[in-house]
Amino acid sequence: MADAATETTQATETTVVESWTEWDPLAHVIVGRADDCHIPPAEPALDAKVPADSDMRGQWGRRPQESIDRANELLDRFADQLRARGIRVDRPTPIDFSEPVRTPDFETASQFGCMPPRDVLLTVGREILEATMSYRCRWFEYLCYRPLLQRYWEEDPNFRHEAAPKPRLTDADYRPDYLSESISIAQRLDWAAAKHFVTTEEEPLFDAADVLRFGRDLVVQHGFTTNLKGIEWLRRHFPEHRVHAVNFPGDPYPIHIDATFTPIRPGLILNNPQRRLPAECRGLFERNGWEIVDAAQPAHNTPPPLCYSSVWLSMNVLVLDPKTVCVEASEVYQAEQLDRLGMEVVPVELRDAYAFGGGLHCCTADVRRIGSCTDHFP
Ligand code: ABU
Repeated sequence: MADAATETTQATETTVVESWTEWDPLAHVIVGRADDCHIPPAEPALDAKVPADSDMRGQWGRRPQESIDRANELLDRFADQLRARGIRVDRPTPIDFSEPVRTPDFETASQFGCMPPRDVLLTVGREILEATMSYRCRWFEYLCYRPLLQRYWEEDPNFRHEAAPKPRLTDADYRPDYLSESISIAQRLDWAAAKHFVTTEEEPLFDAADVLRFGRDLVVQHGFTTNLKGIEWLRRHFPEHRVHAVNFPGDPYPIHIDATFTPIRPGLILNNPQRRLPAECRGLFERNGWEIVDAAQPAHNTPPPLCYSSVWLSMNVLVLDPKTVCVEASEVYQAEQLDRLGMEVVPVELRDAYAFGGGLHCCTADVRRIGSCTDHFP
């Protein structure tokens, strides 16, 4: 791998927020909560993600209390595991997710939850950016993180708290073709190959979990939750960064890049073998000596009940530093592969919380990783 050039930023004693990559040593993180999580009513962007035969179809309302309690038990334990390693862990403040979301442009009868924070908050250097989001039911989710962001703002004079423009999310944001319940997988794959996704180009849209941070470079998935205008918005907002759009034509439900393409350390990325990173997107990594390794198969054939995500949460790992990675405890094939690749694997039980919005990467958001803005693709 080529040597990385480093632009040093001087961290001070008051630095609270700073994170440039997915792998620098983790010092401070937010872990989501399952309190009061709801399955929201049907809406265009959310429906496009739910397979026709999913147990989620036709359901909405507060999630069963026992599943909320179990998810919270696992999330609390994960937070304690991180604290035991000296990592500062903060938790969001839930709002009343049974409240409808009503704006001049749309109304939906309930909200989602404060899992997973990775979808909402994007930390780039000393900035935390609230994403536009693309689901109506997630329009107010940023409020759960405001108490933390206000505290960081008080503590750290260099912290920039930014919010991307709130989208209108009118019907013009969604393609009506995706509203049918009976779209075949073959049709979905044709559309994914043609980059014809459920969200239109009406206005900039992005979820933070579509963005991966590689120091000076940001890699952003174009799919259901992030459109090209959203990627262009990020390019203009981060003028010192190079922003690269990628897409994965083998994914019939492309939301969030973090169960598809997972950087582990400088020079090493896990790639979802079903979702097929196109050759034109590989060049950047291959020219710079990065190894793109197909991820191990998931240990499960199906997601747990009432889960939006795919079985590929197996590769939704949380890197603690370039030698250490948290892997869901039942994902034995992924753990074995990362062990063979030279990583110390920390098993973390989380599968019973997957239904709340994702795995170990999803359920966290970086506040601080020790490192500076490095150019890995000089
Ligand atoms: N939020 C990540 C989910 C991606 C997937 O379902 O594969």
